[in-house]
Amino acid sequence: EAVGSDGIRVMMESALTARDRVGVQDFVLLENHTSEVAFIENLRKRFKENLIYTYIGSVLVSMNPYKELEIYTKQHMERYRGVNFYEVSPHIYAVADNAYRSMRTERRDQCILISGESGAGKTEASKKVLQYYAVTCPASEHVQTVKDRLLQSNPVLEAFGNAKTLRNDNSSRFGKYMDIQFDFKGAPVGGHIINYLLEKSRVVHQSHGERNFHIFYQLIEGGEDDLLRRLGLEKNAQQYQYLVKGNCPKVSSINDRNDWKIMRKALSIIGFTDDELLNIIASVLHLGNVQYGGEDSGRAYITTETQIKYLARLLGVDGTVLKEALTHKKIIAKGEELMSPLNQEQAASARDALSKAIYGRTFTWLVNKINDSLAFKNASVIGLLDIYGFEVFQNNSFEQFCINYCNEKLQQLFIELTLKSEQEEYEAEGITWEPVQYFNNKIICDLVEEKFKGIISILDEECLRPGDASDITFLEKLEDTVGGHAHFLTHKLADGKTRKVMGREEFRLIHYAGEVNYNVNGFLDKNNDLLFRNLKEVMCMSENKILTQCFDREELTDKKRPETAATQFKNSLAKLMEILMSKEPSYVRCIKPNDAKQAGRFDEVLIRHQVKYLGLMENLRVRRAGFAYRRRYETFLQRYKSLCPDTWPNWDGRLVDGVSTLVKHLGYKPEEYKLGRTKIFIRFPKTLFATEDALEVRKHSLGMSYSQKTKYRK
Ligand code: AD9
Ligand code: MG
Repeated sequence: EAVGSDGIRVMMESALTARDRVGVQDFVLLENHTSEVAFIENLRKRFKENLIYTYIGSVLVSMNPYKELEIYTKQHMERYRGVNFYEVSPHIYAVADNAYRSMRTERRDQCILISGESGAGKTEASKKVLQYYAVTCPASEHVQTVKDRLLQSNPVLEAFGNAKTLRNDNSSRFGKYMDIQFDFKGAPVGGHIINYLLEKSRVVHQSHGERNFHIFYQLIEGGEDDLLRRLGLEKNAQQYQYLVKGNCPKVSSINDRNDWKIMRKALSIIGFTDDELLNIIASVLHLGNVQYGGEDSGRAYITTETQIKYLARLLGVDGTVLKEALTHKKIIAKGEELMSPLNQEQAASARDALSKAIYGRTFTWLVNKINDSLAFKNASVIGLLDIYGFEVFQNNSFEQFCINYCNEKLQQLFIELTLKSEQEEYEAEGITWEPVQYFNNKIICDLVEEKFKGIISILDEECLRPGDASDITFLEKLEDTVGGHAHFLTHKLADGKTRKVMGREEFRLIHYAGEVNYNVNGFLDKNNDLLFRNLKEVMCMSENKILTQCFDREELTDKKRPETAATQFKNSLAKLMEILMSKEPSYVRCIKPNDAKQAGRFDEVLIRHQVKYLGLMENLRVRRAGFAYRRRYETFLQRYKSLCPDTWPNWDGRLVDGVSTLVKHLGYKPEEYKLGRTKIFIRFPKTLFATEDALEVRKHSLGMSYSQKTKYRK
């Protein structure tokens, strides 16, 4: 069976050509790892071959294929179960399995952090992970219920929290962190979800070509006739002011009627009846249709009585009180309560504020309700983070500011955890190495969140200041306080001249991922997120059981000002960082190949942009700076010992001696590797390459196939 030297040469060549065609499955193996061109070329090659997954060490880079690939079957899941990272092709299941195995064997909580811009495939990736656990983890009857509920939480949360945007037909408009909890047998027994910053403004307004949250269309398209009659709704989305702003009632990729059925079923599996929930959804639509007329004096009055009638019934409130609250503002002067009339514009914005508050609080209620059904207990945990990626639009506002701040925090965490763990590993293994230089973005996090002089503090201060506070005075205060910061700019130059490229209402942050201009318009209002007191009072009187939980009477007596939106977000992020810090992270970096949501299209400019924003080149540099590859001795031996048939299989010495014998036999030079306490560290990819090639050649010559790889089971 031996193959002559010519045969070996031919086979070496075919192995090389294959790599030429499909690229390398780990960027660490790239010949020229500092070249962005080579990086993109590798992505392109693999994308063309439908190989959407590639590693940077243990980080998974995932390209959205925009088509269904046959790589998520049960057989595929089985292939990744209990198998080492490097023995099978890169896959989200490998990441899922690896986290699961570490949790089981090392008893350490794990988290999988998924990032990438809108439409890059984060939510799909997180669903794949969940499905992997649902299928591969042990089950019992109780566990099956939990698995079902975990899985069914997705359609519910997506109905209420996702919407069609220009970038993604199913865009998550909230951040989500989900803990999946496992018992000592490794079976999923519970879960817990934390939601972040729902984009409430979408309830009342959508940009051209975008829609409101899916649930509204699902209800209208899919709702049974008598249900709609009860809710006072017509089967026509065009009838509702809140659904027509984007001029986009139908989306070809979405079947609202079908999704309605799925959502209803999911709701019932999670275990609640939905009457009161649907009353609320319908109320929001009716609220949107409340119209105002103006008296000569400027006072607003309501012209749409039918809406009020429905609202009173659905919200379980008094119609007259509601009407007054929708047209007046309660002020307390000299200890006396006065109802001050609103003009048309003010009344409309009070109405919209109410809609946003109702929807936003109901969403949080829903998350809590799902959490109750998942009955979280204390055990081992794998966390899944699916949160908005870095955003740069033509016009960036408060939302982008928060989202990008969140990404700065995650980058900070990445730096802390990866560099720290890299260093710790070298130390633990007794390997000397030189630290790598990298940009530490802590300076930007501080600029945003520092007490008293950070941007959020200054914003809050302006929000609290009575009198002439406005978005512009906020900007001026920023200039005064952080104007000299290296990562902050406005149109004003130090010498008093103006920077022409920037608008007068903008400030620019130089983020770790790039520069973003933010328009201050609306910052104060969005941060205040104010709901007039009398509207709150009305809601507190509601007989709808969900709303009574959403609007707590204590809020009315509470003298303290509620936290601003930015501060709430800052605090919830701080908590998130704490949660993540206590876990061992895995990273999934998602890339979207084009803006057209099309399969097979590789838009190089767009992709290069994301490679930059995701910090992938730096990631690779850090990974390569020390030793490109490391493997545990047993793994290394298991994979390559066949290359040294004289010594094996009759070897029973120490692992480290075995590896030492093997690499000498393979001709490794001393500068190419180091032997640590439990692992071999290989400095250059080409060394491992040569070994992999030799293995390939040997397999071919023995007529073996990859399926004969060794597995060790959980
Ligand atoms: V957003 O920030 O929530 O707007 P995501 O979550 O990153 O965004 P999502 O996972 O929703 O994007 O993916 C967008 C669309 O890409 C999906 O609706 C699918 O049509 C498509 N997609 C993403 N990943 C895959 C995949 N692995 N296989 C097939 C995919 N299609
Ligand atoms: Mg998403």
